Amino acid sequence: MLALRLPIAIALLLSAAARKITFPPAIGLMDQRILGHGGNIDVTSGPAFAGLTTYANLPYVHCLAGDDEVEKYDIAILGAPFDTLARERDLALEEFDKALGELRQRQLGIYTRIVSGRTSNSSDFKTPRIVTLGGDHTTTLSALRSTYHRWGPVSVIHFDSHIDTWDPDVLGGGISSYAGVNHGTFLHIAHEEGLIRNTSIHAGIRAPMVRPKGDMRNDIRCGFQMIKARDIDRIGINGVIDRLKERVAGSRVYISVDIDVLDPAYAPG
Ligand SMILES: [Mn+2]
Repeated sequence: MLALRLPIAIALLLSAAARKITFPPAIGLMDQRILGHGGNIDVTSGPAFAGLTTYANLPYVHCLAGDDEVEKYDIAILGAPFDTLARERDLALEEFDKALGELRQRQLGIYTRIVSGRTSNSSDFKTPRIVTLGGDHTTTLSALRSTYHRWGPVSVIHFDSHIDTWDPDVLGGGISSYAGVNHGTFLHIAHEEGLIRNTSIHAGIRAPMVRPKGDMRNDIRCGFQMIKARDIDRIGINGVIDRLKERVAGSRVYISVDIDVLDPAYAPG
């Protein structure tokens, strides 16, 4: 039995060691050079088609570096390459991904809290603003958890063709609470966790309901009013803007945009 137990103990020790991740200091990346150019091209500020790729080729800081290791910033573009909680993909994978998905949600929430927890560079406001680019729409739940941590409950302006407040019992729930998190239920969960105010509003809704009356009742319970896509023909762009401003007036606001709110002519697929 001892011979059997020993490898298990070593494996556990090794896995404990493997979990302790040490990230290189951000400055270490600055030392990288492209070969064949005399060693004098910095990949972090060199040609746009080589080296580290960032949004719009902007300078970057390491998400998890210590505060004294990174340059200050006012607005951060945070990449969230995460699509494990979208539904209607391979069913076997979907079930597996639900378990992994909740873990990655929590991870993303921690990154967002660190990135938004630093002091900004500007004298106008102390906390940096974060623009998160997903990813499937559940990335908003992580962002709202982080936003709540700093600002308390916020109003949500939600540009989307779907309401995304579906009760997990109606849309893709499962045997546990984490299995109920998906790209159509995350605003319901945000409401249940107390992250959002009952002064929120959707804009651009044009997708069908699962339960026409029940879904609408639940949507209102989650704190939302609704501007439908066709309302723009009646009240125009300025009318939409006025309704959004009126709804969230006097509160802090989180803005979320789902690409499917656009006309498919401009965002196909
Ligand atoms: Mn959505």
